[in-house]
Amino acid sequence: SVLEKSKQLAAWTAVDHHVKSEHRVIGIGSGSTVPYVVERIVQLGAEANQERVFIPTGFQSKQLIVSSGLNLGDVDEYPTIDVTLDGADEVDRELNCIKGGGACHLREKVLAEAANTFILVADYRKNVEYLGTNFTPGIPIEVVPFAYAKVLQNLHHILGSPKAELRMAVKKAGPVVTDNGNFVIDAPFDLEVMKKPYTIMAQIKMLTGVVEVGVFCNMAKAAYFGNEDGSVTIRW
Ligand code: DER
Repeated sequence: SVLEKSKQLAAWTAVDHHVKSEHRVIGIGSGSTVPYVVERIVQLGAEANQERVFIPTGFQSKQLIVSSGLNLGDVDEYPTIDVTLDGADEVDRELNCIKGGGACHLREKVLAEAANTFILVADYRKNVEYLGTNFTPGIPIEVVPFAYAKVLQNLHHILGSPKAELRMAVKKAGPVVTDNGNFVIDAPFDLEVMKKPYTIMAQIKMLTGVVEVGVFCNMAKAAYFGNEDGSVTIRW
């Protein structure tokens, strides 16, 4: 499909530009675009990849690394990462992004921060002027289960997200549970609020019981978007 081709184009171009022969430790994100990143890395050849170790951002990412025959490492063994490549739910003009559509944003943010270079790969739907334009569920927030009702209350009545809700699972009764055993709240905010992503991110982060917020500010070095016409847009 055009959408899948655009994901593949973004991913392949990003790998070609940013996975250098001297890079040994590679962070691998989550979602449906990152498999194309791994596909391209596998094409670099078993010999080159034998020297590398790949750090996952969660269970899905780990499965992808292992099933692709790549060396699996973990972030406590490799606290500094050469380059992390990951998807995003939306990316604005300053490369701030919403992440967490896949409920993996805690480990994703750890690997984004641990990386010397953090690269975003996405299809054309994610390339927006302001966050919240296309990705309507709102800001994903990982919370400890014990505190979720309190955090919801604060979002509804203090931070201005009356529609914030606990993310319920589809093929499991009850709420989504993250790789860290926590819940996720999706909190939509007005466009005016989303024009200052750092401010709202910091306010949410301060709520007691919040583990991590799916807004990444000032972290990505570049973003690669595959377009519907087969071209690629690169922003940095
Ligand atoms: O949850 C995330 O942050 C993932 O990176 C995910 O949102 C990316 O989505 P994709 O399936 O469109 O790549």
